[in-house]
Amino acid sequence: MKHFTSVNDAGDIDKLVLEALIEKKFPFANKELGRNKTLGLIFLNPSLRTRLSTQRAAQNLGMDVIVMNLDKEGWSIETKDGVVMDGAAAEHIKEAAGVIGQYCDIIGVRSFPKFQNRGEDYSNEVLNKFIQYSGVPVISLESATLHPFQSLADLITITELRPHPSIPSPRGEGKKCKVVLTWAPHPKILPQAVPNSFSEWMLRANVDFVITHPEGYELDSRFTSSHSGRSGGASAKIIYNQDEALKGADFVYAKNWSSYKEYGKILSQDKNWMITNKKMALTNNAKFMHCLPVRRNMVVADEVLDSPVSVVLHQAKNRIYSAQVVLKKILQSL
Ligand code: AN0
Ligand code: CP
Repeated sequence: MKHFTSVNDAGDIDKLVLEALIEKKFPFANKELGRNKTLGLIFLNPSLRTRLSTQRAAQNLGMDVIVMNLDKEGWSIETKDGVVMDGAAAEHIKEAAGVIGQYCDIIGVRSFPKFQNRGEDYSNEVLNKFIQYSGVPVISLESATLHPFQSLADLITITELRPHPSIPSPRGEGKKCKVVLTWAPHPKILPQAVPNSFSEWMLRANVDFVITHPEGYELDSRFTSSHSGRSGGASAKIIYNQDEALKGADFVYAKNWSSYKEYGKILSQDKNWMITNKKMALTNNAKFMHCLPVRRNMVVADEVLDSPVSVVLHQAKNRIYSAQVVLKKILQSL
């Protein structure tokens, strides 16, 4: 593995999940692999889980880690080519990425969308320029469009907790579990990265996948229909009635996102979409999932988040092993 920016870099996802579960069982088995190797974590936006879980993963593999909040601690960065830099930006991303590549063997980058221009956000300029100019493998710590470490951790969690357990995802065998991604209300404009990414991973997993959201919240169809993998050509089932969608669910994954169609707009704050015990009662004793951070009593009621059906901490723990398995594979290919 060279870079890790989407499910397309993951290879066989069943195998990857199995390997991650081995890392979870024997977290220090590869402590020598990362010796004298340095991971750089570059943040242009806040983070709790990604920052700490990726550090922990690297430490389990024996790596050194350096972290920089580039947006707050670095020089302000120009990303456009050919500009006369007579404004606020003191340094171009070509040099910044190139220099960080001199200090690190692998670089992680977090860069959220700006919500000014959909095309620009969806071009993932910052991440791609790090790939272009750093000269080392780059892993996405959440880009403007995708959050692959989160989705891999989510798939590990579903594999561990699904009600029809077997060896992870036997192709086409047995009863598939039903996974429902539901939009939920939120006061702020949030990216589509988590739902886009979750969708493209679920379409390749051995699950029945349903997305429910109010009209106007349709995601970019590039992420809700699959062109390769097991589901080759399949699309997520989109149901606008949340109660209908939740029926028989084994996993309910709640997340807010802003509109993709009316880019960056909040079209609804309908509290009826919040996940409550009454909503969970429609499901097949589903587990409740969220990537965190989550707004209590906006996205999900306390009664659900504080109950045993909530597996949000299990998901957060699996962020270590999603990062660890990917770092291991990249280290093996250096
Ligand atoms: C971010 C998002 O919605 O993409 C990060 C989630 C992992 N969440 C917030 O900004 C609250
Ligand atoms: N889930 C997640 O990525 O959390 P952070 O934004 O805190 O890293």
